Amino acid sequence: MTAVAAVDLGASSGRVMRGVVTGGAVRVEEVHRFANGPVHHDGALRWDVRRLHREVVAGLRLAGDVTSIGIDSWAVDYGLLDEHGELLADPVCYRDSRTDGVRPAEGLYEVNGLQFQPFNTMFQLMAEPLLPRASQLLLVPDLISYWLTGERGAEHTNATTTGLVDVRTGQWSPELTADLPAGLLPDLRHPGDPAGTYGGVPVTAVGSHDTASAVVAVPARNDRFAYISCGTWSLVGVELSAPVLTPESRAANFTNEGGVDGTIRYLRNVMGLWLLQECVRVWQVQLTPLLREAAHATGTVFDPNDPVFLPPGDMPDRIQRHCGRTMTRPEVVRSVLDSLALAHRDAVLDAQRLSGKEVDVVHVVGGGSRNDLLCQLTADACGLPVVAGPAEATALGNVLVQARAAGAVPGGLADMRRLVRQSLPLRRFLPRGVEHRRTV
Ligand code: ADP
Ligand code: LRH
Repeated sequence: MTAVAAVDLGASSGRVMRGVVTGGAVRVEEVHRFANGPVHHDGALRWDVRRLHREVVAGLRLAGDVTSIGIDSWAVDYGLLDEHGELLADPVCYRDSRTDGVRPAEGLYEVNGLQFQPFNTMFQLMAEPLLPRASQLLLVPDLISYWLTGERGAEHTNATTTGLVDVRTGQWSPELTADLPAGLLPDLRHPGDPAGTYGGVPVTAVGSHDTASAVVAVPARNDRFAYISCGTWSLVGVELSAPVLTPESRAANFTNEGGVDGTIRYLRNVMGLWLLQECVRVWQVQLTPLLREAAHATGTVFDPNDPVFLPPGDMPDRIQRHCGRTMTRPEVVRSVLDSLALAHRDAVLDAQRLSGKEVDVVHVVGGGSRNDLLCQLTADACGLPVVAGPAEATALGNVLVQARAAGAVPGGLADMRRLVRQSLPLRRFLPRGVEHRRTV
């Protein structure tokens, strides 16, 4: 038996999980969960990353004896350290308005393969007033890892979300980093690499981009699958062995992010359950009863990826204004779910068309896999079976990569996925006939 601790920091909650791998099974047990979300202070929307660090330390205490620790979080955001290794300011959240209006340079996609998102780290750095005082940049999981171990590095899967890695070489791009202070970016490390020790326990680099870890734990039987890592965002795509850098792929805003074991996560960001999280926050209600009512409500389809939905704020109002009608709460929720399901379908179709890879099943993992209505609507829209679960795929992927580095799990991604499939209950949603929906 091998026990490890997985720290998974999501944009809506953080958790520390104890993962146990025995002969033919893997399981995770939540030992600590804490709320997360951006907060306004010092003139920007920021992450209270010192609190997250304290929660991580508290969680690791509860995890008991483990042979390794791995850390993942949401992508793109970073802390800057001064020459003494002190954090200069709380990391600014990718939903802050400082990158409004940025545009990608011509030819960028052919180098970094990344979808254009205004919040990609490279654009945040263009709006970064602290850059002249910074001696090093650490992405959020690397920052937590540094605080635990004293060692610095840049884990590769998350580094690819900065926009500064050359997708063809897998290295920091000399061309794209030319204007940054020398030494700002630490050396790259890869999932499975040692990353220091905390209280005598090894810290192991995992797919520190949460989506990279989630894709490791997609319980697929073969490679003909699409995935939706469904939480604050829906990350919808396929796994490839080489990037797609065509003009059509750029125009469709598909990204080629680095995956575990040298794979490419070819996907599109869909605004995801953020839309519902913000409604629930504004209404101050529980999600479960709302979802029950939404099952019988009529929705209006809108484009969930409109940038108007990116910042926090009065989401129910924005949605109703966007749809051009006043709605009850269940109607708002149904509109969100119908719209996400169709955006999921578009991304699944586009991923196949643009990459040439065909799929016959859609795996939904992450917290959204618990949303039966969304899973069913996604199956209906895609015309494909949806396999839902595990909800904690990110933590499982984190655990499995650590366990493999410790020699407790043999083989590659297919073996890790078999272990997930054998260990956890999954639910299947078959597509129903075409439904009639009102479109804006
Ligand atoms: P992140 O890692 O981005 O913080 P998660 O993967 O934890 O996100 O997913 C959180 C989302 O999952 C919530 O916003 C909620 O919409 C959905 N969710 C979680 N539990 C349930 C549940 N029991 N029923 C329906 N939806 C759920
Ligand atoms: C999901 C995620 C996603 C990124 C976004 C910033 O948590 O890491 O893959 O695009 O956050």
